[in-house]
Amino acid sequence: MKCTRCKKLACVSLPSHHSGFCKDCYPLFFTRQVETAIRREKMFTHDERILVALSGGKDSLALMLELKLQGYDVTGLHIDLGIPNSSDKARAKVETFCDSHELELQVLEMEKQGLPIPDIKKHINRPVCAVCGKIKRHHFNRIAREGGFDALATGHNLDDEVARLFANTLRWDTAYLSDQGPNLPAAEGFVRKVKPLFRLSEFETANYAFLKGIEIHSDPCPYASGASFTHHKELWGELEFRSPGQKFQFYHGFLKRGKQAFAAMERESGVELFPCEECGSPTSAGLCSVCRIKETVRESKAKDEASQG
Ligand code: Q46
Ligand code: ZN
Repeated sequence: MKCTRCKKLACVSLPSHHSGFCKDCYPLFFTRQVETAIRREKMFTHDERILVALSGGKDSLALMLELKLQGYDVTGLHIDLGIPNSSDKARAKVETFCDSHELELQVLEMEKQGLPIPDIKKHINRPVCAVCGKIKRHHFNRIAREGGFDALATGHNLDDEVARLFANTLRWDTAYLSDQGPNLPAAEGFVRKVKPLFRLSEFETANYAFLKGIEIHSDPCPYASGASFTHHKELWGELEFRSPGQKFQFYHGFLKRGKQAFAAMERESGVELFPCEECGSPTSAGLCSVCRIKETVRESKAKDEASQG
């Protein structure tokens, strides 16, 4: 196959775009997709400050590099979850990456927050990933809000978005269906959340990271449970193989025709939000869910200590 742009030998074939690219032209394809996403979804401008959530994986690091190359004002935020033999490696990758590209980075240590993820696993009787995800979203939003950032950008790609939309649709979860998309506007206590990689598949992002020589953290988290998302991604991989472009059509169709209907439904049953008494994050009453989790862990640890001695 020849490169669609320069006619040299292509190294990446993209059936859903009816094209292929050589290693020099591929990053340009990637850049165009990110530019289109930002422009069409009115995500942010060059005058705004963007906080980018950096896990150390290919998506977040590729996003950070691409936004920097496009001249945006970006700061990285990494949350060190405190998971033994895992979090230190992820953090090292993020720090090395930011150093080598002269990118600003903030690191939040969950250990110092009194809530390392191993404590959640031990003291909270709920799936650890659900709680961990909640905690990360909470701090991303809080730090973006307190730091006066205009938007929080995450590295979710098309496969992530489609898998999540599919799971929400299987459950007809109207609350989540009304609140999914590549640009969620700011609301009381919440900063704008954007996903500039939503037009690009996991494969396309991995290719970019590889061709740009980004060193990524690719070890799976020791607590990962192989959640249903993984199966949904496999199913979608099969659909996409049989009919290239399906994934994007499904997601795009939802944004154009489905989302508003669910949003209207949810507006009617809207809940009023107040600042959390402890941390100021939006919550329906009293303490927010993360501050409640913190309290439960504290009580459970104190009980353990008392029974030991
Ligand atoms: S870090 Fe946290 Fe993930 Fe590990 S505990 Fe689960 S949610 S798997 S992205
Ligand atoms: Zn709180």
